[in-house]
Parts: sequence; C-alpha cells; structure tokens
Amino acid sequence: EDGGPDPEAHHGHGRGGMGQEVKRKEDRRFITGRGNYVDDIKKDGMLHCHVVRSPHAHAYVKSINKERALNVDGVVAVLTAEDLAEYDLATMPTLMDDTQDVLVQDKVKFQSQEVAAVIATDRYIAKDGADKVEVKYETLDAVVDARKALEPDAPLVRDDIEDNDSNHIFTWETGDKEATEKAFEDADVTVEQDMYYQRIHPAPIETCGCVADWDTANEKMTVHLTSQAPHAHRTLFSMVSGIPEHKVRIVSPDVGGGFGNKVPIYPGYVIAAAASYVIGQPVKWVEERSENIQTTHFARDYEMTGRVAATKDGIIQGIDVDVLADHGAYNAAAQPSKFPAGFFKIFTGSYDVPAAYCKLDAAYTNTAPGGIAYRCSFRVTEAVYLIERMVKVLSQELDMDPAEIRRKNFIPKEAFPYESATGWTYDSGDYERALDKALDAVDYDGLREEQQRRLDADDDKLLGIGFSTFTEIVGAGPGKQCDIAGVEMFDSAEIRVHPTGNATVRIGVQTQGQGHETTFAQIVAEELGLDVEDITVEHGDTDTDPYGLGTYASRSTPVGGAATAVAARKVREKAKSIAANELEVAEEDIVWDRSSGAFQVKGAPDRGVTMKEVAFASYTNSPANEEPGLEAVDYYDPPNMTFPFGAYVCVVEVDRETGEVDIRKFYALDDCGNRINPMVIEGQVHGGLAQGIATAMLEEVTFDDNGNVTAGDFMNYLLPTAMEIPHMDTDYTVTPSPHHPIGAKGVGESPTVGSPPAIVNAVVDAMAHAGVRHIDMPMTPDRVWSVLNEAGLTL
Ligand code: PCD
Repeated sequence: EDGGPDPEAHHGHGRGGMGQEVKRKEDRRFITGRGNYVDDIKKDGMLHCHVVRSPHAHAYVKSINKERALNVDGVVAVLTAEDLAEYDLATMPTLMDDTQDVLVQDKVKFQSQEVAAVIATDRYIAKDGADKVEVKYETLDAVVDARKALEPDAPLVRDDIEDNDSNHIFTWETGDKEATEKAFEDADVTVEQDMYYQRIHPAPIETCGCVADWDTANEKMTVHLTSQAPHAHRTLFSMVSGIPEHKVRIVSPDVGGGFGNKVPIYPGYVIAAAASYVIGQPVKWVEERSENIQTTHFARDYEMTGRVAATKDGIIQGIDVDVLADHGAYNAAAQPSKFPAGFFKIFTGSYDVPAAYCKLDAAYTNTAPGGIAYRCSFRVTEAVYLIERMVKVLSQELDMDPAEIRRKNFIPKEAFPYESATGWTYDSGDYERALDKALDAVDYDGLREEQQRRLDADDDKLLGIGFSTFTEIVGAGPGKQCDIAGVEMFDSAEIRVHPTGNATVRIGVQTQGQGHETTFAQIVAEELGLDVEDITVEHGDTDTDPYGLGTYASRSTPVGGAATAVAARKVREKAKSIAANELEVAEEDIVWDRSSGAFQVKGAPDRGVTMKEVAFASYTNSPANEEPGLEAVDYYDPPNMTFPFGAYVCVVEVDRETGEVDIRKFYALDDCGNRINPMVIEGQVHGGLAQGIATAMLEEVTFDDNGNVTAGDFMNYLLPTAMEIPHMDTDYTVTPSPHHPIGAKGVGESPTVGSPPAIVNAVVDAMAHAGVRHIDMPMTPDRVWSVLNEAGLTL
C-alpha cells in the first residue's frame, strides 16, 4: 500500500523502527547474569551423562565391561550400543542420508567417537564412572587425509555400508563442461592454482548439550537443547524416537553462539533422551570443550584446484574447478539444498563469467564427520575463497591491478536480476559503487605508493593490500529448492496485538546471540507504528512458537524477517478496517501514515487514529464485518535467495625477519540491502570478521597419521583473543532486495565468508614482486617465513 520503508532513510519517528540503532533488549539479561542457558537448567531428580570415547581413530570394539563403573557410588546406568538397540536407537540418520552410530556398534571410525555412556547422580561421578568402563579395542590403520583415503590400498573407513569397497562417497558436477573447455581452448591466458581450505571448527563458547525429560505421566518428552533449529529438531526427534511429534517439546533457551555447530543432531542428545526414557528421570548431557572440538561437526576441509581462462585484457572467459572434499567418517554435512556440495555452486562470484564448470569428489576419512555451514551459507565460503583468490592469481599473471581486474569483470548493475553460468538468479547488486567507495576510503593510491616506497628502501616490513569483492547467497528457501528431511524451508511469524496496544511476536527462527528479540521487534514497530519497547519477541519453544526451520546461513532476516513483515501487514490490513469504523469513513478513504504510525482520513491528516487506539477498538468496539481481536500469522516461502555482497580491503605488514603478519587495516563494506539495525549489523560484522581473521591466521584442526586430533583443545586450536583482532572499519551501501518485503538481505555470515581471501590476497600481495602466488591458511609466522625464505625475501 505504501511501498515499504524508504531504503536510505533513517526513520526519525523515535519508535525504534527500521534503520534505528536500538540497543539490544536481550543484553540487559545477558550482562546482568540472567541469561538462561541449557547448563543453567536444573530439574528435580536430574541425572548426568558422561560419554566414554574411543582413544583410537580406527579400531574394532572387542568388548565392553561395565562392572567396575556400575560399582561406583552414584552411577545409575552404563549404556552401550546393545542397550540402545533394544529401543531401535543404536543408530541415527545424518542430515545427508547416511546412518551414524549413536554408540559404536562394531568399529570406531574416528578418535573420540562415542562408545558408551555413564549416567550418574552428578557430573563428576558420571565422569569417574566413565573412567572405569573397560573397553577392549583391536586397532586398525587410520587414514586422515582425503587424497590418501582414495588410494587403492587405503584402510576402508566404512565396512558397514553394504558392498562398499572404497572411501569415495560421491562425484558431483555442475556447470557446462564443454563450454568451459572451449573457453580454455580459445583463451589468451590461463592460470591454475591449488589451494587448501583447511578444516576448522565453529567453537561456540557454549558447547553443545541438552536436558532430556521424559514425563511418564503425560508421555511427553521435553528436551532443552542447544539448538539452532528447534522445530526441525522436534520433527527429527519424533522420527528417530517414534514419539509422536505433539508429544515432543524442544526448548532452546538462550544459546551461547551457534555458528552452524548446533544445527546437526549429535549422539549425546539421543543418549540423554534414551536414558531419560528408560530411567524415567531427567538427564543432562553437556559437552566439554575438547569433546566439542574433536567430535561435533567441523567445517570446510576442501582441497581445491582453480583454473581461469581470460583474454589478455583480463576479461574472464571461463572457470574450471576441481575439489576434493573430506567429509569425515560419516556423510553428514548439514546442508538443505539438492546439491551435494550445497552453494559451492556459486563459485563464479561477483563476476560475469560466461562458462563455468566444477567437479567435486567427496571422501570418507577416519575423522569426525562434518562439513557444516560455519558462518557460511552451505559452502559459499569455500567458493568465495576460490574465486577471490583466483582473481588475484590472474591479476598477477597479467600484471594488472587487482582492483582494476575486478572492476572489468563485475556483473554490471544494469544486469540484475542476473542469471549466473551455474544457474543462480542474483536479485540485486551494485559492485562497482561498493569498490569505488572502498578504494576511496582506504586511500588506495596512497597505499600503493607506500608499498613501492618500502620496496625501494629495502624496508624490513613489506606492505600488502588485499581485496575481496564477494557475493553471498543467503535465505534458504525457496521451499521447492531447499528442505530438511523433506520439510520445505519457509519461515514463520505470529503477531498478537493486545488490547492496550502492545504486542507479542512469536517467530520460527532461533537467535543464538544475533539480537532477534530487538530486530524482529523493530520490523513490527516499523510496520505497525508501535514502539519497539511495546513488542516482545518469543522464540525457541516448539509448544508455543509457529513452525520454522531455524537460524543459520543468515536466513532469519531473508525468510523469518519477511514472514514478520508480512504478518504485520496482515495485522495492519485488519486494523485499517477497524480504523475506518472508528473514524466513520469508508475503508477506501483511510491511508496509513508510516511516519506517524497512524491511520488518517484521506485529505484530512488531522483526523486519525493510532495503532494503539485501533488495538483497543479491536477488542472493545469491533466492527460488524470483523472478528474481534488483532492478530495474524504468516508462513513465508521466499521466491528466491537474497544476494548480499561486500567490498573488503585488508592491509598487512609482513615482517621479513619473523614471518609475522600484522593486519594494519581492515576495511569492510557490506551491502545487506535495507538495514534494520545498523548497530546490530556493526556487531555482526565485527564478530564475523574476527572469525574470518581467525581462519586466515590461526585456526586448523590437525591430526597425526594415527588419527589423533593434535589440535583438539584451546591450547592447540588457536581461537583469537582481543590481542589478535585489529581495529576494523565498517561501511555500507544499500542495494535493496527487490523481492524481500522490506528490501533486506542477510549479513551475519558475510564477514566470515568474505574476509579470508582479502587477508591471504594481502599477504601474497606483499610478496608478489618476488613471484609469490599463493600461501595456504592459516598463515602462521613459520609458514609465512618459509615462503619469504623461498622467495629470497628474508633478512
Ligand atoms: N540484520 C539487520 N539488517 C539486515 C540484516 C540483518 O539489522 N539487513 C540483523 C538481523 O536482524 C539479525 C542480525 O543482523 O539480528 C543477523 O541477521 P542475518 O544475517 O539474517 O542472520 P541470522 O539468520 O539472524 O543469523 C545467522 C548468522 C549465522 S549463519 C551465524 S553462523 C552467526 C551470525 O548469525 N552466528 C552468530 N551471527 C551470530 N552472532 C552471534 N552473536 N552469535 C552467533 O552464534 Mo551459521 O550458518 O549458523 O554457521
């Protein structure tokens, strides 16, 4: 009716609508110690579970002796696969059609896999009991490297799959192979680069856990769960356990960071639920830090070879990619698209590439399963890394400026909606404007001069400038293209406006710290003209909230945010009829005035009623043609994804003596369409960049040849601290999504997706004059020093 919020405006109406820097409502709870996390849940008679894990990466379990554990005072039960099999719970389905042992039935396939579980009256007794469970193993050779796993004489990880005789899981191809081959034949130049996107771990500060409570009287299972997707988990719980879905209640209380780690179902959840069912008492299971890093799902682990064909002027003609993906011991990557490698398919990035082709193979290894979307829309991070690195490689081959070559190849802003060579329709973008703004902001010419000056002076520190002008793809749905266990990926909102003019909003998505209690209230405040303080947002309880598919892959704003706006507009539509009745005019003569948040009589702006007044009237004086009350529900199936983008510039100094990389500047321009809360967005970008910097500089889950995890705790898996995170400059442009009701796109994961290649490009740029083309992440000083040394750049 009124075309939605104005894209560039900061609404000045003071009610906390779109574009306002409203302070996060939930922070009051968090910073005064009143957060309520799973481990805060305490129930009468609650027992505790500790899992016995395999010290070996690959071994047959010969026997398990529970005796000594059961003798420990306070140990209530010791469960093994045999016990679970009685309830048909020895295995569980993964999110990729594989079957994973809840407790090992026969053979351990990765280090720290779940072998038995001890249930006891407190956490420490459960742990003491676990120490006393005696397991006899027969060890086998392990394979922890995807390439070696595909060699003919490699140890076979999956002998439980019928007729399986190799570690190869699948081959997936996308794009047009012939057209791409032709582009390479005709090209003036081609470049090729191998790169490894290392295995990393999401590592939320709150580990995974649950409290399962089987209510024997009501035959109802309540599970407080660290879940990013409570409804989807309820459906899966019901499917796996056979308990009818209306008798399963999943509650996600406050969640201390998700980052994709809390999307899958883990054996610990099933064990706790089974134990509660059998014993008839609540059972809590909460992971320790090292259990989290070693066994819950990892991210990335892609070995990639990129090839680019181009004209001598630097116009890209074709891209060809070869990937080897390590999926660990089970095929369990949590991704809802029908493509086995998810949104890796968007590897042509922000560039107008006529021909593209990718072949990807996946392999089993003796490592924990995973391949989850860690702050990433299902493998878009790997795709962005590949293309952004390849553009830099090409620029070096052609001796062209890396900013200039990007500009030449950008999808022009007139070309949107743009059909990519691999079949996506990008909704909107203006990449050149973003790059221009970035170059200006960092004084690009000045930086290049400084770089040269340092080289001329044989300075101890090399300067490097790196770019990433990436495109993201977020907002899964559409339901026909994305589903979880068959459930189409829509999302939902339910709004109830109460008689005194305040509202309760229930949403299907699930915050883990993103601030939805504030930002979703802002969407409703904007649409209904209510004050943000008068709106309470609820989520995370499947008994009361409308069904939703959860929060990950930056889908809440694109899908849940859309549902919220549409539900609010339905409320407004009904409110309009009530307003007409109140003002005693025909409905056609009523207009909604967004800035004052009131209905007015057309041509007589002084005659009006506020939404608060309408709310009261809807319960006290409802017109004959309307039901009393003021509420609406919307289930929103998006017509397309949204395609946020960014222009990042990283400036590094590389110490020629120590190999240390110092990030001197990080400039991040994000375009997420219309912005709901700029302050929340800035926080999202800061957090996301910290995680991207961590990926580029510090983090890697490593193994020795026997499959021991050698970086399975925070002593060895290096999470960044404030010391490692530089000052960050954030910036933005606004290119609204044309199909989203409020023109918004997602933003939460963009910085983690977009930043690693900017950092690697900067480090390579610092050494490019000596012929350096690539360096693998994490760029630790020893690694950088070796590259410097090989290039003759060390002091
Ligand atoms: N926004 C605004 N505006 C716009 C957009 C957005 O304001 N335009 C905002 C919202 O509202 C929110 C945020 O911002 O609040 C975000 O959003 P998004 O993008 O939509 O997203 P989401 O869905 O909500 O979320 C998700 C993401 C992810 S994905 C991740 S990882 C991460 C991020 O988010 N995580 C986290 N962030 C965060 N934060 C926190 N604090 N915590 C966490 O955990 Mo995945 O896939 O799951 O891996």
